[in-house]
Amino acid sequence: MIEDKFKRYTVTSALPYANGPLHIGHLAGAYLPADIFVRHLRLKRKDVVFVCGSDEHGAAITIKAKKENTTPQAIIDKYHHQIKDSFQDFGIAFDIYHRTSSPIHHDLSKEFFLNLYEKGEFIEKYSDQYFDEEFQQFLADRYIIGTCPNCGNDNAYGDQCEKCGSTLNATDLINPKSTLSGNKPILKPTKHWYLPLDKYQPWLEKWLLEGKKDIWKTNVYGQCSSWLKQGLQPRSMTRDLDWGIDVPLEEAVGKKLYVWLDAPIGYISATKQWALDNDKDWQLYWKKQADSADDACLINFIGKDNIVFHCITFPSILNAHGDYILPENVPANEFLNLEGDKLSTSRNHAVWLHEYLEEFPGKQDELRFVLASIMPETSDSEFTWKDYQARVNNELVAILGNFVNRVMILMHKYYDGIVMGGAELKNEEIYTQIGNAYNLVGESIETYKFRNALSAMMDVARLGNRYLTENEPWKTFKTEPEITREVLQNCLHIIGHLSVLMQAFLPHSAKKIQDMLNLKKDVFHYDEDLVFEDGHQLNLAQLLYEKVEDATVNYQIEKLNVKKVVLEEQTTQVQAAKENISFEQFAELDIRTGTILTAEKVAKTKKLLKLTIDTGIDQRTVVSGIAEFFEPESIVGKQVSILVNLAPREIKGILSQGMILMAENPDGKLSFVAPSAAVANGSVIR
Ligand code: B3M
Ligand code: ZN
Repeated sequence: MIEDKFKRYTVTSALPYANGPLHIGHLAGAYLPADIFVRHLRLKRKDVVFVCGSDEHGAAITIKAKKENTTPQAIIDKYHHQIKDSFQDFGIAFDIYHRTSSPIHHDLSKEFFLNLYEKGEFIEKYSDQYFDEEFQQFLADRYIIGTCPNCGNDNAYGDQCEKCGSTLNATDLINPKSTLSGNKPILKPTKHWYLPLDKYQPWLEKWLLEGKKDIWKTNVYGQCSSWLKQGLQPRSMTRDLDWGIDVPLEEAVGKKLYVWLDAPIGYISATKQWALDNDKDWQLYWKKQADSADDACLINFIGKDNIVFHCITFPSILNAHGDYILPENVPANEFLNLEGDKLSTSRNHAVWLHEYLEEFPGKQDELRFVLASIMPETSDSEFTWKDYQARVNNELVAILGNFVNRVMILMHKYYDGIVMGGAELKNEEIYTQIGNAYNLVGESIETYKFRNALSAMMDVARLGNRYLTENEPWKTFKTEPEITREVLQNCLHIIGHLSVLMQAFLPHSAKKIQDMLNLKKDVFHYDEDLVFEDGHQLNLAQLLYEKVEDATVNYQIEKLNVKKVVLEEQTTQVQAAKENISFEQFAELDIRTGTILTAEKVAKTKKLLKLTIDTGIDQRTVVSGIAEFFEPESIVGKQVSILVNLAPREIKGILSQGMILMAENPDGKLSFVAPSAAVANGSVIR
């Protein structure tokens, strides 16, 4: 339970790499829970700053730029804006969405480095690192591929094998290759600045192992204690790279800060920028105060792959600096899977947020609801479209939406939407149950049990639905007008409280309800009384949620399957690159243009055609395995490329002299490689 002793809260969500769009796994992991948490604190009138931004450094960015044949700057500009928009569209209510390429962030990161440097915290050490001689560059781990020593995968990276999941050092790889030149890299000594995590181990054991034992989530605490049990090693805080923040030392020209040093400092620089823009004092949210009772409460929301950096490295840096508060909690989530498979950006197995919004406009809360219900809080969980449909239809539509809609319609039908008489809730039992729901929602959110919190909120909708159904105001309207009005107005109170309780989870629908109720502005804190004045006029009902049809989810499932098939073909069938050859070896191939003069099937074969080719030099016979794709008569007169100095060989009793060049699609389909305009037969191809 978060202690009310804190006066201020600093809440962060992991800074996404600006190298691709966001998907539902991101949202469920580090952003939706943080947003619910922050909205809840604001409903409690707490002083809270909620920061995030794009992580724009590191090999994640340069590799993406290389892949897309563009610059790192172009990549971060493109994705920063796209990511920022997606967050905004889904109602993730950051106070600022900043970026680590900003000067304020570069300055602060250098300041942190220098602070530790001047205190003599870093170990300075030379080590051998892979270097690409052709490109005259040291190679980041991700720029080296080779064979995994554990499982034999030929495409393991210098830091990790994605096949068997093991963590590697680049020097562990068998047959390492630079992804820049394809050459074998050489080892060369280079100097770096290491954070002595081994030296901090005793402090971490006390602060974390002792101090956070029954406070942190078990999945987080467990990972940390196993790291600490293995024993920590110094970790280099600098890199030989050409993209990132310069190491602020004269002797380190050309070197950059390690991305995991600067990225978490991004939380602080974002807060600084927010404070500048809003006339606030950022130090109140990050620095230790003269009286520690005034310290802010720092909470970092992340995914489980970032635990070590947030629980071990970053706190060690903050502690070594000395002026900063440490995280009170790091409520990391596990992973979300999709339709029985891992979410994967590279395999395009994802539900992308920007695509969802295009296909389901205005249905942000439906996705927020489903993701909050299946949030991977303590173990991995799974999103399926059928489950999405079931949850939206059975809960949002059938319970919440239905309840609100029935009450609003009846109030308009019977009373023209006018509330009369006593303004307060007149049912003890409902009153108590709503009170309990407030407590349960609050307690659950503050202990990071978002699924419980959501279901406690939904229990209020269930309560309302049941109360309405049991009292049947449509039957009593004529006979017992007093009771009918009371029942419906009690329902209005339930809806009002729902709109407050919902705000953290379903802000868009909460807003719609509050518009329908026509409540006076700024009534939306937990502690405000919900009062309808005598004669209060309700606005017309709006539909909150629509039923999700089978066709809609079937289409989405189909879409994922199609993507998978296409990608599998590409990955399994594109052949690996061959060994390099010299120019001389290439020049030995005598490739010419020629024209097909005759074509006929080779008897008793399925695949072979016997062709006569005018090569410009002569007319010759070539046997070619293309019969499955071309009718003989359709290719007569066609210009082709032919390797004329291939040694003649006998195929099915016919002497074949040369070979026609064909391009083979991943699906096996063949097409001719021909000049793009007619040229004389015998022209040399080179
Ligand atoms: N950008 C890694 C990630 O997106 C990294 C998080 C930084 S948080 C300071 O998983
Ligand atoms: Zn492996």
